[in-house]
Amino acid sequence: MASRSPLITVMTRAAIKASRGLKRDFGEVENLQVSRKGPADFVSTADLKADKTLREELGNARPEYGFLTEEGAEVKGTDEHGRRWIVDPLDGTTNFLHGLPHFAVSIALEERGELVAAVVYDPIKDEMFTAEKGAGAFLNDRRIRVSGRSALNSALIGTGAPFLGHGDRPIFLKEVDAITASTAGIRRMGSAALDLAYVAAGRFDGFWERELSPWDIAAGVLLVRESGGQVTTIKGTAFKLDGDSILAANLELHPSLVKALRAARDS
Ligand code: 2AM
Ligand code: CA
Ligand code: CA
Ligand code: CA
Repeated sequence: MASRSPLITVMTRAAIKASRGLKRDFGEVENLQVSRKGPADFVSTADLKADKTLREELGNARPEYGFLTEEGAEVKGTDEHGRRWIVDPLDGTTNFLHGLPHFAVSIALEERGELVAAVVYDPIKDEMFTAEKGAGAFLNDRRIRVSGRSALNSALIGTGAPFLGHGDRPIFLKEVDAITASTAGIRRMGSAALDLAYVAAGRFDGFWERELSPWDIAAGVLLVRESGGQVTTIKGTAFKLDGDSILAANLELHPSLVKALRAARDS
C-alpha cells in the first residue's frame, strides 16, 4: 500500500466530495435539469454542482493555481509556475443520465505544459485511480501496471465514437470493423477517463478515440504513462492534449495497433 502525497490527498478529497453529490443525484436522475450543449452533448445540474464543488475544494487548497474545466471553460489561466487544474466534474454524463453506473470525476494537474498529477474516481465502484509523474500509478493505493498482453488477437480494446455528422465517422467505422476482426473484442463504455484508467490497470489492452477534450483525458494520460503504457495519436505520432486523437496501449501492443488502424483507414 502506498501512502498518498499531500497533493494527491487534496485531489482525492475534492473528488470524493464532488462524488457525494453525484451519488445522491444518480439515485434521482428524474429530478435533474438537463440541457443540450451540442448534438450529443448533455449537461445536467449534477455536472454543474460537481464542477462548483471541485472549484471550491481545489481553489481553497491551492488558491494560486489556474483552472480549465469542462463546465467552466478556462478560469485564471495558470499561476506564475504554469500550474493549472484540468477538470472534468462528470465524465460519462450520458451514462449517468440513463442510470448506467459507469462515470467518473477526473482531475489532473498540469505544470508548465506537463501533466504531473492525476486522479480519476469512479464513485459507484469506489475505485480511486491516482498517479504522480515519476511515482507510478495506483488503484485504491495499490500499484497498477498496463497489461502484458502482446498478441493482438487476444487484446481487449476500448474506444469511443465521433459524434454523428463528424467527418471522421466513416473512417472510424472502418477501424471498428478491422479491430473487431483482429482482436478479442471492442468495448464502448462511454467514459474516456475510465477507459484510460482501465488501460493503466491492465483491464483494457488498448484504447483509441478522436475529438476528445483535454478534460476528458488529461488525468487518464498520466495514469497510462505512469503504469508503463504508451500514449500517442492514432497515427503513432507525439500526443498533444489539445490534439485530435489518442491511442493508448501497453508497449508491446502499441505498434500493432498503429499498424492495424492504419491498414483499416487505407482499406
Ligand atoms: P462527457 O460525459 O464528460 O461529456 C465518451 O466516449 C466520451 O466522450 C466521454 O468522455 C464524454 O464526456 C465525451 N463526450 C460526450 N459527448 C461528447 C461530444 N458531443 N463531443 C465530444 N466528446 C463528447
Ligand atoms: Ca460533456
Ligand atoms: Ca468528459
Ligand atoms: Ca463532463
